[in-house]
Amino acid sequence: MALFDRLKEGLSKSRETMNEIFYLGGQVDDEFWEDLEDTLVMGDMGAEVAFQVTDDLREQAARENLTRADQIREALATRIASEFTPKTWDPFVYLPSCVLFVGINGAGKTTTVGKLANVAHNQGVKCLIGGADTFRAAAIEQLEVWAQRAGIEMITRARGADPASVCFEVLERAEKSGAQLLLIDTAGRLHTSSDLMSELGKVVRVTRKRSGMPVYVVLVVDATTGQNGLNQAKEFNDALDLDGVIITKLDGTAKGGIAVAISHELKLPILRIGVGEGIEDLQKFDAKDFARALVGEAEGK
Ligand SMILES: Nc1nc2c(ncn2[C@@H]2O[C@H](COP(=O)(O)OP(=O)(O)OP(=O)(O)O)[C@@H](O)[C@H]2O)c(=O)[nH]1
Ligand SMILES: [Mg+2]
Repeated sequence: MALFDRLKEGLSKSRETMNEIFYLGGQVDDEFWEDLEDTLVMGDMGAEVAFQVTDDLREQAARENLTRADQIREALATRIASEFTPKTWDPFVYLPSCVLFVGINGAGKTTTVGKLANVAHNQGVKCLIGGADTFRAAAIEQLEVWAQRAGIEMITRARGADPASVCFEVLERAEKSGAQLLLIDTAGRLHTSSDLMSELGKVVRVTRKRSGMPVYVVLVVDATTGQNGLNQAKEFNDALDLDGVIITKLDGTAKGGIAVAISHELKLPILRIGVGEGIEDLQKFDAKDFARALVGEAEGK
């Protein structure tokens, strides 16, 4: 299963400490449960979820007489998977759809737009990219590179232009060209900056008003920011009433558990995950696969 292997490779750092508990002692004793709880907390799943998961598993182990650590592994994956808010729809599949990508600076918004545009294009979906990050000139150029790579039309305005005007033009162009999937990149901003957050709120509102197709707001979160990612998600959700989340940079971080914390606490689905910088490194999210990649598999060990 190539896709799962890539995910596993991406999450290998998150799994390292998990492997230690499961491989070393082998016995399920008090120390094992303490280590497990600590590991879950340190993996940024959030203390509340970590305690609950550990308690539930401990009960299950007693009930089912599970005495070896490797027997716990699959149960742990199932339990973690159940913490995710399920995805009942997909804005990149159910079309037409206009998606605004928001998040703090460097989270991976532009890269994610490029990757998604490439996937849509390869599937024959008529797609349009909007460069509403008019804050930095380099941002427009960066997005242009992705648009060209994916072979997709891009709409933007000069640096300093009103981002809402870019959104309007994207909608107008889509009405003429029949584009079904509109991916709009916005400027990164700190969740703590109330001016920039309310500016974004305005962009979303006027875009919704103008649009004939549903408009969704998707937060892009860099997994390496750990617990701060949860704060970002809370603030962005309060300001913009998010529809879903994409977690990037899950490769090379031990903080993969943050995906669980965000989805669980904010009741938001994880729509995609980024596991590398390349155009192919964006995956659909499957809670069970993700949880198994996070805790590792028991077989053959
Ligand atoms: N390893 C890894 N790097 C990623 C991933 N997604 C994005 N990046 C890298 O993260 C850096 C920032 O990505 P951008 O897409 O420019 O982030 P942004 O949110 O658009 O940033 P601003 O426009 O400055 O707010 C780039 O170097 C990307 O290559 C990922 O899933 N894994
Ligand atoms: Mg950007």
